[in-house]
Amino acid sequence: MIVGTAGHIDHGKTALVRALTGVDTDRLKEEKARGISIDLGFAYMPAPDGSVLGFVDVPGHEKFVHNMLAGATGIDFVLLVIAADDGVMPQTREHLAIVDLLGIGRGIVVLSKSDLASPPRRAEVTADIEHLLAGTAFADAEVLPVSTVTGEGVDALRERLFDVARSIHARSAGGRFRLAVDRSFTLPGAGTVVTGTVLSGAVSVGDRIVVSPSGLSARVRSIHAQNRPTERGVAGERCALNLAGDGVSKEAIARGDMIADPELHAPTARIDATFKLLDSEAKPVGQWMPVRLHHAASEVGGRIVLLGDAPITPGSEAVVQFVLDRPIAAAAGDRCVLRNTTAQRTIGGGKFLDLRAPARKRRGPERLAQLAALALPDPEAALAALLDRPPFYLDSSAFARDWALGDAEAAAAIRRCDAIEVKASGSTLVVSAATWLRFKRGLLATLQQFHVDHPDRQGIGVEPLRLQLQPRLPAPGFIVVLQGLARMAEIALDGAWVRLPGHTVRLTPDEERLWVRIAPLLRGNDRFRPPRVRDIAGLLAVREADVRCLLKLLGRMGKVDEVAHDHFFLRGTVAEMVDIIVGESARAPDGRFTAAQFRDRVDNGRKVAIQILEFFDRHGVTLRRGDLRRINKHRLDLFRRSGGEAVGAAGNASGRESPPVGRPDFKSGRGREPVLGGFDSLSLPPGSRNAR
Ligand SMILES: Nc1nc2c(ncn2[C@@H]2O[C@H](COP(=O)(O)OP(=O)(O)OP(=O)(O)O)[C@@H](O)[C@H]2O)c(=O)[nH]1
Ligand SMILES: [Mg+2]
Repeated sequence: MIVGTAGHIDHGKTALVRALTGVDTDRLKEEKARGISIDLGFAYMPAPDGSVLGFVDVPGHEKFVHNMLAGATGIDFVLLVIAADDGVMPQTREHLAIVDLLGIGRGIVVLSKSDLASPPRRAEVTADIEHLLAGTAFADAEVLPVSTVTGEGVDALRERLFDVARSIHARSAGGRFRLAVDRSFTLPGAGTVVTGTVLSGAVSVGDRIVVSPSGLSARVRSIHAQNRPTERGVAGERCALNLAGDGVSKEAIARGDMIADPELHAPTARIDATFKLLDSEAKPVGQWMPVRLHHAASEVGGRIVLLGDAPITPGSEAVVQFVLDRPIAAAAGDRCVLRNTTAQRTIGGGKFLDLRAPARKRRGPERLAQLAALALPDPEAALAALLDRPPFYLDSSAFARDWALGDAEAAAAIRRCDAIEVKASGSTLVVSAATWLRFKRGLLATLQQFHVDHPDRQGIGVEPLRLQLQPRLPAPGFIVVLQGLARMAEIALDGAWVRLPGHTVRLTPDEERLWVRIAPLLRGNDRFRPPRVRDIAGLLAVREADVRCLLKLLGRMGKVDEVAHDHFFLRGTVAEMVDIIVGESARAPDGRFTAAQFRDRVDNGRKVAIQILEFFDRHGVTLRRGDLRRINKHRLDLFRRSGGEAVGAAGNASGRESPPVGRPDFKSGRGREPVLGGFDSLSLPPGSRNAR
């Protein structure tokens, strides 16, 4: 357990810690000379049960509230020290407001210097204290008279602390490791040592950590927890870590840094949060108000963006966006305290809701609904609520990172929400089981309708389909979903086309007869220079319009491609030409080839060769600069056949077989190939797998 002091200057905080622990935490020369505390002081006290209580003693001077704030995060129990002679003073109020804003709900009021106050005076101050605490988390806190001069109350207080330490549940060591650095120094013989409170998770000797926000990485060489050497430090303990690594020095790490599990390193300068304005404030908070934001042991300048319509009035709470001067290392659910820019007073505080707050559309109804979900008390409730409102999906890896959840916790939260995970490149999409069913039904219905409306088309394109469906999943996740459904034979994926498995495009008997006559003209030695529509009509003595119409239909079916106006090539020939340009490109040292090189390979004359290359340019298969072209490897599979059903007698008309599975034409994949997750990447909760 970590006990922190709080209270006005000179009210006896340091003397109290000394009386309890025997340690004088005022060690700075200036502190001695001035008789006041300036920076944080630390002491430890062994308990009879073998555990160790840690103490953080804070300065009461109004100029050093920022130091008090750096120490207050991570405190489990507060000793609010109020001198019986002086009574309630300004920093009594301010420190109380701060611990209240930080959500530290446990503590005792120590009526210090009790030897200096007569019984009537004690009663008077006690009444003031009750008045002060009303409406705070400490409303029912015990008030204990203590004197470090006479010893009154000291032993009783120590016993109370041992009792509390026994009853307080150790903070869960779940979550990923985070330690808020309050000191960094060099220890002769050991090197760089940092100290601070472990906010979540655990750290072991040998662990790799990252210093956030700087990104410096290091290894934990040794650990002291609650002042004792150990192999492992856990949440709720004060730890000293001896760090090793390139660039690690006491100068490279400072108070305010976070030592964290490398997975958590994602600093942010724009955070949506709840914000409460203290009722002691005279004026409401207006748009873009500058503030000093204190989070864990760090302090940063920033602005408040109001997300509601009206200014925030004293004593009220609202959702806001903090736009910070520089990024900080935080977690959703963390508390913060805000002071005015001249650091004269505390104005309020809040709780972080979303570390990836949007700069635009930050206060629309959908966004505010998301923030309401994020404001729920624990991450699991937030996750369930988020999945139940637009956009109806989220990236679970980012969610787990921003809430500092460990793998097991994140997995358990997803399981308990009955949600479905889809692993795509670089992210994991989660949707609720209900959304998944709605989505799948919508997808199948859309395909069915499409086939009714367009019986002559083999299917609908991946991207147009994605844009029609609700929820509109991000492209990389969408393709993984399609692949999963295709593996379950719920849909069929032919390259860039999606269709129902039973759907086939059929030619009429007349069309089929004509195609049987046309197909041989497109094959053979002349396949790179096939006859045009008019020539075919002449050769077969049929109407030009009929030939054109049939070839256009076959084009939509993926059997032929209209390379130039009225000039159709078999899809297999186009695939063959793709292989040829790949070969030409591979032969050139810089991957660039000329139209002449291509023409020599296909031997079809300059004009046709250029038309073919321009066709490839249009489809992004080749990238042209001047007379030279190079291959765009992401588009190579655009014209490869994926083994669809045979179309009547002419089913094999495309000549040569291409690989059975084509990679989808995936435009929004930001130039990267989507990771083709196995079927396992589409994990469904029990019972929903076959549901439609
Ligand atoms: N009579 C009397 N004096 C006390 C008692 N406790 C502390 N003092 C005196 O009060 C003065 C201030 O005590 P500190 O413990 O330094 O006060 P503090 O709250 O730590 O002050 P800051 O850290 O500067 O905010 C010192 O001169 C102490 O000797 C007490 O119980 N009785
Ligand atoms: Mg002091």
